[in-house]
Order: sequence, then structure tokens, then C-alpha cells
Amino acid sequence: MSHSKGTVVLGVAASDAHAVANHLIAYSLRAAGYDVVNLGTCTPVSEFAAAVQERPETLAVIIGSLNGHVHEDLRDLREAAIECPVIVGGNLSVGSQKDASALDRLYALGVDHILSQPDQLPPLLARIAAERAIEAVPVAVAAS
Ligand code: B12
Repeated sequence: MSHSKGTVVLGVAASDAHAVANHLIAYSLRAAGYDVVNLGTCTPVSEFAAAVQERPETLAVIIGSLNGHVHEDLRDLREAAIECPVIVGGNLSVGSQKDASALDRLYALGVDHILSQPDQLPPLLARIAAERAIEAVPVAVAAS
């Protein structure tokens, strides 16, 4: 019998139409045992937030961005107050010169984790799930 490792909300940033990596990531996370709610390309922050509100059990929001406009696309991230960790990956600045300040500015916008490759997702999701399980223990004991 299959057992889900948890729900993730996946999508590509608001101005971004690049679909290939998104489909590959959805496929590989499903194969790894996750329930993937894939909102697809051109997804505004408000839609990620609404999807998490509908599914409070969501482990993480995973946002891809390829076109170099991630900072504009995520500028309302803090106001959206997404309650689970937000993971961002892809091609996160314009041009071939990648400077660290682009990543610092993403953290400042409220991004929790920045990854370069999709194969970094399963170990991070496992860590997030384990941390959540530890946080839930006192609540379960208090309720019993
Ligand atoms: C195909 C393509 C398109 C197609 C997309 C079709 C579609 N439906 O997907 C079309 C023609 C529509 C397009 C349009 C544009 N594109 Co384009 N496109 C590409 C191209 C050739 C391939 C992208 C691709 O699918 N790669 C295959 C996937 C599997 O790999 P990937 O996307 O690189 O993702 C890898 C990693 O980034 C990472 N990753 C990706 N997402 C995520 C998410 C997470 C969470 C994680 C952890 C990792 C991760 O994993 C993948 C595997 O390693 C790239 C150039 C290239 N050779 O990469 C340019 C490229 C991405 N495009 C680019 C640009 C600029 C544009 C346009 C702005 C061009 C224009 N002036 O109109 C528009 C923007 C459209 C929009 N609104 O977003 C630039 C981005 C430059 C930048 N960031 O500095 C690139 C890099 C080309 C270039 N060298 O200039 N594009």
C-alpha cells in the first residue's frame, strides 16, 4: 500500500512561462511519494497562498523561476504570509554573472530555502517533515 510523504504546492513564478522543469519536478516528487499540487506556470504569490490555506497540511511551497524576474514576482511574498516554508529554485538572476546579493534579496523577501537543483528537494522536504513531526509532539501529548 502506498503512503504519502506529504503534500507540496508547486508552481512557477508569476511572470514566468517556462514549463519543462516544472513538469519534471512534479513527476519526480510524485515518484518519490509526495502529493503534488501543481499550479503550473505564471502563478502569482496570492495563488500559492490560497492553495496552502486550502491545505493546511502542506509541507512546503516550491516555486521555480527561470526568466530572471523572480525578485519582482515574489515582492509580495511576506504580505501573503504563507505558513509553511517557501523553497525557490531555478535561474534566479538575469544574465550569466550570478552574484550572491540576488540570493540575499530573495531571503529578504521571505524565501526560506534556495536550491539550485531539483534533486536537493527530497532531502530538504524530509528534513522539513521531520522538524514538523517534532514540533507536533507536545501538542499531541497535551491533547491526550
Ligand atoms: C525553452 C525556453 C523557453 C520557451 C519556454 C517554453 C515552455 N513552455 O517551457 C519560451 C520560448 C516560451 C521561452 C521564453 C522566454 N525565455 Co526562455 N528559455 C528556454 C530555454 C531554451 C530552455 C529552458 C528549459 O526548458 N530547460 C530545461 C529544464 C529542465 O532546465 P532549466 O529550465 O534550465 O531548469 C534547470 C534548473 O534551473 C533547475 N530548476 C528549474 N526550476 C527549478 C525549480 C526548483 C524549485 C529547483 C530546486 C530547481 C529548478 O532544474 C533544472 C534542471 O537542472 C532556456 C535556455 C537554456 N538552454 O536553458 C531559455 C531561458 C530560460 N529563457 C530566457 C529568457 C530571457 C526568456 C524570455 C524572457 C525571452 C524573451 N525575451 O521573450 C522569455 C520569457 C517568457 C516568460 N514569460 O517567462 C533566459 C533566462 C535568462 C536569465 N534568467 O538570465 C534563458 C536562460 C535563455 C538565455 N540564455 O538567455 N523560453
